[in-house]
Amino acid sequence: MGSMSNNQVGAAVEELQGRATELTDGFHLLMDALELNGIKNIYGLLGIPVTEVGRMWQARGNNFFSFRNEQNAGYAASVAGYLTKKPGVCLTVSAPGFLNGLTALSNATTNCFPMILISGSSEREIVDLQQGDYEEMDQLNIARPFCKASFRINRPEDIGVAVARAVRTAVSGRPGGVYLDIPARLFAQTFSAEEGRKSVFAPIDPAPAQIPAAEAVKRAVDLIKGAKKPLILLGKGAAYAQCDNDIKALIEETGIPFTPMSMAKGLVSDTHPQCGAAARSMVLQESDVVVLVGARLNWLLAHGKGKTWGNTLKKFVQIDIQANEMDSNVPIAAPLVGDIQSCVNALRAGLKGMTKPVEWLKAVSEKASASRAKLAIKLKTPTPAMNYFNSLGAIREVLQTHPNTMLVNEGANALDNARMIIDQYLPRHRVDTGTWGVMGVGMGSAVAAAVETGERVVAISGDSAFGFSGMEIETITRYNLPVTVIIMNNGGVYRGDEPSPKHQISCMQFNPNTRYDLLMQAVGGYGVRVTTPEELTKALEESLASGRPTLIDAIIDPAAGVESGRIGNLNVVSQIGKK
Ligand code: OXK
Ligand code: ADP
Ligand code: TPW
Ligand code: MG
Repeated sequence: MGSMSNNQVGAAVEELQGRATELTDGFHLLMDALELNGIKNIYGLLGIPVTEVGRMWQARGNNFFSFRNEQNAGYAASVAGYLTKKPGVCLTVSAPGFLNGLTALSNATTNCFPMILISGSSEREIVDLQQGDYEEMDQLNIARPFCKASFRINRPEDIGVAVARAVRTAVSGRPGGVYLDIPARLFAQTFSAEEGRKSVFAPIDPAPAQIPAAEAVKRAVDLIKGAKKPLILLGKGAAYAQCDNDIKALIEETGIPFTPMSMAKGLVSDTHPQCGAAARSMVLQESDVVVLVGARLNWLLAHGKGKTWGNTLKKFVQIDIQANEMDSNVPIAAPLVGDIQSCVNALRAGLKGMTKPVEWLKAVSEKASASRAKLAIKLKTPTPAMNYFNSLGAIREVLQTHPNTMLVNEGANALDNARMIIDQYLPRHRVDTGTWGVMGVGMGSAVAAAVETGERVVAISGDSAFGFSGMEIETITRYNLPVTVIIMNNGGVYRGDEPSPKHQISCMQFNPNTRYDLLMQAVGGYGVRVTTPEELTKALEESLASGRPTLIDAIIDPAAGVESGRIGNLNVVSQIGKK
């Protein structure tokens, strides 16, 4: 330093001090890390200690979608994860906010959707001694059994690695939910900005391809080649995998009929000549070899056995990334563990030039065409009060001319009939109640579907289902999202005509005079009540043309529904007093 003048020394010292005082804090590091990982949208509900995150996130030019209940924000985040293959992020306050969000995190994990729930938490010293802190709760441990991993960040320098680890955990292998616990004091804790910059990163290849073993591929290929009546069964894992063209190619190259699980509808169009959706019972019962692509043999598939499967044990080829999904219910003849894209392409290579099951496909397609023709008549049959067939028939026709529309669907009869009646033409354009059959996913899913895809959204909800998340119509109108909510209003759960016991209202009924259309008007949207298929057609066409937030209250015959829709067989009923 001998050759420096006093002035130069002063400037150098000042610069060093300046660098030393350039600070960042927990708030900024968290946002830096999320942005670096490609997160643009946060769904949440603010308050102590996370309020400032929302404000600062918006100030940085990102989107914060404020909900009226964390559960709905969480459902939105999980659907964002499903649609984009990146974790959807939900932000909540401590204890009660966290718990509201946890339902959605658990649902995301159950459905294999990647999601990160970030909640602020109270002071650990106080929480751990149960001294009654503000919104005290041991969130880290409570979350653990409901998700893939539960992490807490204790130091600002760990924020980068924690977010990277949360992202990788959510999207790798079988996707699912991750909980990230951030103690209040961490947000304001300062840290060297330079060190901070070095500490945040995005993981390289967070969801690596997992190549199936050659002998596993050969086993599957041999089985499929030897089949007389093969079937490809597509699940929402296949839709999630975003290798739509490879899956379509597998189907077309082999000539094997396919049938989709509900959220896989449209992965290959419902109107594709090989689609056996309208011959579902037949294909499940009569097929001999079934190729499961991203679908679990859980309750939705009758656990792979029994009447649904023609009382015979099928030879299953199962493609799944989760090794211990194999044999979960019945023995799997040809397990194919790996990512769907790699497995499907390995099968394609092995099956090249295989003899197509022409006769079998013909039988399936004849059955499907006959079912579709039979249903078409019901969809056009007028009734004094609208039923599920003619109302959904009207919706179906309108959506035929708007194939890009995202469909959200919940309810019992409103769910099952819409799934059956409304064709899907494009991958990942249907979001519903999923693996749990959970009511209340509707409005959160609708928000995420609109935000993440930029497409028009139609949400068809039973009147009960709608009630679980109905207040979010304010969220929909606030952000001016192109969402049309159609309430299939039969005045109750399953039906609206259940007799009431003396001096009571039936436990299955709602107030039949409820004006859902006026609720929508009250929050600034367009609301209309319809009682005929013609009125429904007109209202839906207008709403799709305008793109404005709309609620159509469709009055359905209270006697039209059946208990639990198509899963009435799962109802437990008392044996006492019955013959
Ligand atoms: C399908 N079908 C058609 C068509 N599509 N016919 C004509 N045209 C078209 N386009 C036929 C199909 O072949 C079946 O008839 C029937 O319609 C029903 O089809 P689908 O696909 O809906 O099949 P099914 O048997 O109902 O499927 C089983 C299921 C599904 C369990 C996978 O029901 C499902 O995803 N359910 C979710 C239910 C749920 O979560 N509910 C939550 C609320 S209730 P056949 O003659 O071939 O059989 C609840 O929680 O409590 O009450 C509660
Ligand atoms: P559905 O309800 O439509 O039958 P499930 O949710 O039961 O579908 O099954 C989805 C399956 O897909 C899960 O077992 C999950 O592990 C699997 N999965 C998800 N993504 C991938 C992927 N990229 N590669 C392989 N399997 C996947
Ligand atoms: C979180 C149980 C299944 S379906 C349903 C309930 C309450 C409502 C059916 O009535 P809706 O549809 O929506 O009016 P419709 O057309 O048949 O009349 N709580 C949760 N999830 C579930 N599945 C339930 C309760 C249920
Ligand atoms: Mg109802």
